[in-house]
Amino acid sequence: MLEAIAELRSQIEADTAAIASATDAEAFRLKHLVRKGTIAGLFDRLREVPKEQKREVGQALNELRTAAETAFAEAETRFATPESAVPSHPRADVTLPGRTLYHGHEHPLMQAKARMEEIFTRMGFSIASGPDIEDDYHNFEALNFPPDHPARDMQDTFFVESGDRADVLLRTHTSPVQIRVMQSQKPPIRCIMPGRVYRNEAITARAGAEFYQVEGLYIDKGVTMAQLKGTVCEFARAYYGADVNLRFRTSFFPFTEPSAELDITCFLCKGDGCRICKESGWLEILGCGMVHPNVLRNCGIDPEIYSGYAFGMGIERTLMLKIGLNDLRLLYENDIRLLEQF
Ligand code: 2NM
Repeated sequence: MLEAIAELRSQIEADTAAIASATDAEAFRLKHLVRKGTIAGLFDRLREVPKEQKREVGQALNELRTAAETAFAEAETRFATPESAVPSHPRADVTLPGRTLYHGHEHPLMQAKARMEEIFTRMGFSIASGPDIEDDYHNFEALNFPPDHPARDMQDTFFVESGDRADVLLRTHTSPVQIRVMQSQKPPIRCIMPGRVYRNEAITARAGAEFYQVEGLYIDKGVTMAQLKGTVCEFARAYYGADVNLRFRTSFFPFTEPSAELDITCFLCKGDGCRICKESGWLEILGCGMVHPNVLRNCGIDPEIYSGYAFGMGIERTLMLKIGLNDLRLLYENDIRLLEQF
């Protein structure tokens, strides 16, 4: 029996020396210190020991157990995780899928503006811009608006207080940029003017006080109405699709003569007539015409030598007609349910 104890002692000493981790320490405990472990096994055999040896053997076994327990306790502290490294909350489950980040993108209105710029620049137009704050001359006078034209009414135009000047206003269309281009450049002139315009109107589903417009201008020798028609129809086919149904119709503007408007088949009723198209089956998308000789003269261009065409359209309106949106205000509310669709 004493031999068996000595044998186990050297085994335990070897195992103690071999402990290199918390897992080894636990294996040591399971091998030697549990109820069915090696030491308990020898204690069980204490029964077989003759009475006169029991005291000596029991003492040796107790010493062995104390030594093994001490070795285990020492190893356990040596390999224990420091308290500062124990997470105070459950560990993150790194196998869970990540949260998808929402990617922002260009607003649908600015996408529409960029698309129009793309279509016209491919046709050879360049892009011009000018001030939002204008004067009566560039916004009305040079554009052949008569002094009593209703658009010049205080009611329709935002005037800007500017010292003792009474003629400063927010442009009501981008045409004043065309005046500035014609005054500063020699023909041939071929450019578009996208930009914000301002009208003193009640805000409804169809019209706001600020909106975006794209106007275009082409001045050269021998520019014709047929070229105008070809250009605006080609634009409409590029923007709405090659199969769009178009109607070119006479109209009136102070700055063009003759003047026309371009219509597309109503997106809702496909031409049958409905509430959206006021039962006509058609929706107006742009105005255009041959630049009035008075306008050319006002800009120092001789109408006997040069002719030109111009056109203009609202970006919100043409976009609404493209996507079937019935309320312009939706383009300004930034409702994610609308934005996500574009
Ligand atoms: C429109 C419709 C028709 C236009 C004319 C001119 C200018 F400066 F050349 F006279 N600029 N823009 C024009 C013509 C604009 O918008 C509906």
